[in-house]
Amino acid sequence: MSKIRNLLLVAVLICVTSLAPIPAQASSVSYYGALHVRGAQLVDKNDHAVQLRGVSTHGIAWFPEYVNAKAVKSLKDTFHANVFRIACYTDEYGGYCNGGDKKSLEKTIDTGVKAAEKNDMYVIIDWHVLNEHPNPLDHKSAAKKFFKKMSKKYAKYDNVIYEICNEPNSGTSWSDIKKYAKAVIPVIRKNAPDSVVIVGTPTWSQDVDKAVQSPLTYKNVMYAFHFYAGTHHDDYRKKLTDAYKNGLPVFVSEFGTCDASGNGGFNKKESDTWIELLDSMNISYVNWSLCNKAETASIIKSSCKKTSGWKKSDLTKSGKWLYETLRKY
Ligand code: IDC
Repeated sequence: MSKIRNLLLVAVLICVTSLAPIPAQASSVSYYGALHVRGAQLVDKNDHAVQLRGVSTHGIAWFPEYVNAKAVKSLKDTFHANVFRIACYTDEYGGYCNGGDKKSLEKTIDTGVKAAEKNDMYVIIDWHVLNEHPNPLDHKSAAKKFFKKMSKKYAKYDNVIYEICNEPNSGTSWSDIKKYAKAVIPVIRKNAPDSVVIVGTPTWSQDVDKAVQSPLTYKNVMYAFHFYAGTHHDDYRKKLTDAYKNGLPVFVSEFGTCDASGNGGFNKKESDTWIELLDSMNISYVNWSLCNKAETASIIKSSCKKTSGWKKSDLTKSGKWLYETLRKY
């Protein structure tokens, strides 16, 4: 009898072990859980430092076809990205506040968020303030509505990060950005109280020094710092380093390997120098952009029509560099 019982026990044990989940990849949502901010550092559910590394879409009204489940899976499997940023322009072509098809933009965002969730990746919903209305206060009520909807929809998602204004510019002051943030952050917090929120900084998200002087008082807030390796060099690296040393939580939610126009030459040397610096401070970064537009920043060659499953030969110089950079970790 006890022999049979032992045999049964062994059988049960074998079953349990073979059903045990495969250990989560050590940089995914199931491993880190919901993120938050401690001092200058983005941390996981156990307060361990986290560095997110990934790719941003181009504007989703221009290139919605790259927001699909297989593309996101390719970013994870091929590029080893753990974050995907969805850039929803407020203005310009088909922008959310510029007569764009809101339903269709929201559907694209939803596809991206769900694909990221399925692939155990973090996802950034980016309210892409840039041209035409470079002061985020211009679209404050639209932004409140948008983020109310998004944060309600994704309240239970541990992987969603909200970026409330891509790049304020044209003299938009930090005090205006703060006014805007104070209107939008509470709307998000109502539905997703612990979510991480990235706030853009003046001068195309470069003036993190302004945020150091007068930070917001909410928890789990990070400040955007953007750079384009062809344009921004040592002065900007110093600006970022100083902000970090002053305890400011910074997120590089967008950078390019070329000049600030998205074009010009691909600059490997400066791009490598930047990544080395970001790594030394454990700062998260997201590359612009996932599309095949004939411009240097694009990671897919313009001759390649595939919207997922890319091979190395489908990638531009910038795409190959990103592939090699992300796979080093
Ligand atoms: C650029 C795109 C380009 C598009 C333009 C529209 O690469 O194809 O025509 O926007 O204004 C940013 C912005 C980002 C820019 C990018 C390159 O966040 O939207 O994309 N850039 O100029 N900040 C610095 C550079």
